[in-house]
Amino acid sequence: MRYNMLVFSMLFAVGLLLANGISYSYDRAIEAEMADTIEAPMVIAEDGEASGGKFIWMPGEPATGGGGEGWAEFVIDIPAAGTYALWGKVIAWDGNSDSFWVTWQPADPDENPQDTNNNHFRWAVAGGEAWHWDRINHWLDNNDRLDREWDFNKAGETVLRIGVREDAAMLDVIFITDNLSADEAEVSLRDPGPEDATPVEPREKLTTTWGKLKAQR
Ligand SMILES: [Ca+2]
Ligand SMILES: [Ca+2]
Ligand SMILES: [Ca+2]
Repeated sequence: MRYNMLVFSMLFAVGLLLANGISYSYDRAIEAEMADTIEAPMVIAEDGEASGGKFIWMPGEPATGGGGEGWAEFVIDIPAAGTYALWGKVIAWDGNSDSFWVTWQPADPDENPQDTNNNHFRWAVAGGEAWHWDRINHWLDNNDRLDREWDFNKAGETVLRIGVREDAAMLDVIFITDNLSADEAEVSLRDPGPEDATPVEPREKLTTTWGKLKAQR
């Protein structure tokens, strides 16, 4: 009997460790239309199929050129130093409407690729006329499309800017994760839900509890 209890306790402890290990990760989904700043001609538009019923784009007709102006900026608090990846839920209906510019400061410099045309910040969006996920890449001169990663050396405020490169490219949701897998099935991509609401600061909660405990002594 005692032996069973011991085995049970050990299994329980191992289970807890595993659960904590697996849950040690960060991700967050943000509606594109919830950007902190949206600069025209990037605008919010409505679509019943989009998450939240809305998306952002620079309006344009199919198979026509144009773009290079307007952007959306997101102020994002990251919880810890580390390496992060971004995914976008997008529609790109033709080769003239399938790219954005992406900078994420302070990992990226304060540079406006709409002025500099720096391909390091050019995101070649995977084509498709229905909403689909695409890992944010950079599309380099030799036509390589390499998945991007951003290193932040401390927690805190970051600024993500999605700039128009080609008009009519559409963005519905941004997904931030420290899971660097390129395999869509291994990343828990999702539309924004309750878990993505502005998080309560757990450290503050702990401090309060600890303070109360000390006061009760
Ligand atoms: Ca293109
Ligand atoms: Ca276009
Ligand atoms: Ca949306």
